[in-house]
Amino acid sequence: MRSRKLVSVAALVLTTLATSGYAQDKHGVTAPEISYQAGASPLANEPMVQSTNPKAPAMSVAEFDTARKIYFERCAGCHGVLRKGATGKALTPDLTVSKGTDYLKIFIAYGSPAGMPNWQTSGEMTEKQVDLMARYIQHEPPTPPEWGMADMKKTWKVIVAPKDRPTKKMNNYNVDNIFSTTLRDTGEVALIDGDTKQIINIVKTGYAVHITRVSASGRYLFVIGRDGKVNMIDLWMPKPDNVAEIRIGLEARSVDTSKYKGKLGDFTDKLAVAGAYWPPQYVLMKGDTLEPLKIVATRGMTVDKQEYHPEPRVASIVASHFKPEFIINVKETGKTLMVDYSNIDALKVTEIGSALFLHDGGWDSTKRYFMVAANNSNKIAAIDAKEGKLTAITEVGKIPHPGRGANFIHPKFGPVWATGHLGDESISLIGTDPVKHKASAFKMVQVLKGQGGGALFIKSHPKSQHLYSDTPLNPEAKISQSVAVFDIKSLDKGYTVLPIAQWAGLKADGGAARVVQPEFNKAGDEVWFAVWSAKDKESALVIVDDKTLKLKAVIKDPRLITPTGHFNVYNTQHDIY
Ligand code: DHE
Repeated sequence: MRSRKLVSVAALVLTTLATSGYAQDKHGVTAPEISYQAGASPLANEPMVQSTNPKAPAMSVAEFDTARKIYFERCAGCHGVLRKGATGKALTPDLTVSKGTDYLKIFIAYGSPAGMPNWQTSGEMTEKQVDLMARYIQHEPPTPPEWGMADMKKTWKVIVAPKDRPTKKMNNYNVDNIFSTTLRDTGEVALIDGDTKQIINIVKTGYAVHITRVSASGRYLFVIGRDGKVNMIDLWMPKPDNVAEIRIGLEARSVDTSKYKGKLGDFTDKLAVAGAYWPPQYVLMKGDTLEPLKIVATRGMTVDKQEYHPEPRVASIVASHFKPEFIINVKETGKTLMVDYSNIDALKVTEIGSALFLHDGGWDSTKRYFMVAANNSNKIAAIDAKEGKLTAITEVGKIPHPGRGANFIHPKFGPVWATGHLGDESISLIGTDPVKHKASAFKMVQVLKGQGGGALFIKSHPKSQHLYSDTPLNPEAKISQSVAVFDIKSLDKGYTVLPIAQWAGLKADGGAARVVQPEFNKAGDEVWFAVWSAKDKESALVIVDDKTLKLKAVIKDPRLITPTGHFNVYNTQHDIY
């Protein structure tokens, strides 16, 4: 009886939402895609300042703590740490108390057409937890602590001082062809010799480690964990390992290092930069020791309504080749910051407004235009690093997710940059040559049909005739466990499917075996994929011969736990993709 009542109220709420203009069409966005964006935040374990709302329903301290943990593990990714809204709606007491517990419970249990997952009916939350969360979001949001210079300094460790490091390469590895593979759930990276396919070392890094970037010289790796920990690894050591580390915030995703060398000086390997989700800030550090030098907050006005946002998270960061600048993309304000690091005591920042929800992106083939996905706005913004301005905003498919994207020469439109999408099967090709192909520059010149939604990464290489697109978050195992490959010379012919997970030959124990992130070796003749299963299941790396599209090698090792992203030193150093 009770559940029938809930269902009919749910139907009413959902219909109201769908007709109120509040719902946006997210057809094709699946629960795994939504929960990908709503990934766990490491803030769950931080002590927080808390005040309660007297108008909100009562909660015991224990209930509140449980709900807070669930919120940071499940909800903060979309609704924001302070619940002021990000890709999800704002959930502050001024909005939630008047809705009441019953209404909120239905919303949480059944989800919404606007993209809210159906937490209870999907089995991810119990009825009791849903009730807890409905009451919790009517209280004032607890505020995690700030993280300033003193906190950073306390976590900063120089493990091997620059004077004690090798003066030349002390190993026989072909350093350019080393891969740094994220071992997401163990908080490590695996350094793998791209020539011999042997594991060189497993290096301890931050919690739920995210990406690796490479210094301009190619000697140092910079790895960032979701807990804001940056690790610096020296590839010249007899066995490459950590030489410095620091925590730049309580939650983070991005890191890079200075790459400019030219008339204005040689800044290669001089500085590092990392961006935090919480507190919303970026930090400039010394490139050889990670000593924190300057912290800059990103709190400010949004690009559209020009309203204050208290937690604009730092998303992708790249180093310009044209100027001594870092290009820092701020998600919730929709702004790209060109941070001139030539004199950090008189920091000059050019602020370029583009579109809300800036996330990931990469250079065009000339490294002049940074193509950044405004994911929940369904747009790609092209930022001109030479002129320091917004060149264009291109409408693409639903929730673009390029990683760094893929560059290749289109038979008709010349140089193009490609992105796949989380929310639909399309692959958008955008012209990037305003000189010889002016008519197609920064326009979506062609849309390819890929295997399905849930695409995360796309890749090509100047020496390759192929374009690879993964779909790890597609709900169909056949699609999430394989990749689509297009022949660049005959894009209209459609794609070939490579059954990467099947080639891995994993133990038949039901691992998810999601195929993630194509990455080329230095020579551009092999493509590496991670076959990503849960922590307690077997995973692998699969290597494909780019010419023949045949299986070349499988790397399996009990230490390869939850491999996701992998970064070839040379290609990452030189931004080749
Ligand atoms: Fe990522 C890049 C944020 C979930 C693998 N991810 C990025 C970047 C950002 C980001 C801002 C760009 C960094 C840059 O270029 O400076 N990622 C987020 C999230 O907020 C999100 C959606 C949820 C979360 O809780 O973190 C998220 N990311 C994931 C995953 O679940 C993935 C698939 C597996 C994993 O390892 O966690 C994942 N993200 C990656 C990878 C890159 C990345 C491999 C780098 C791509 C590249 O080619 O450079």
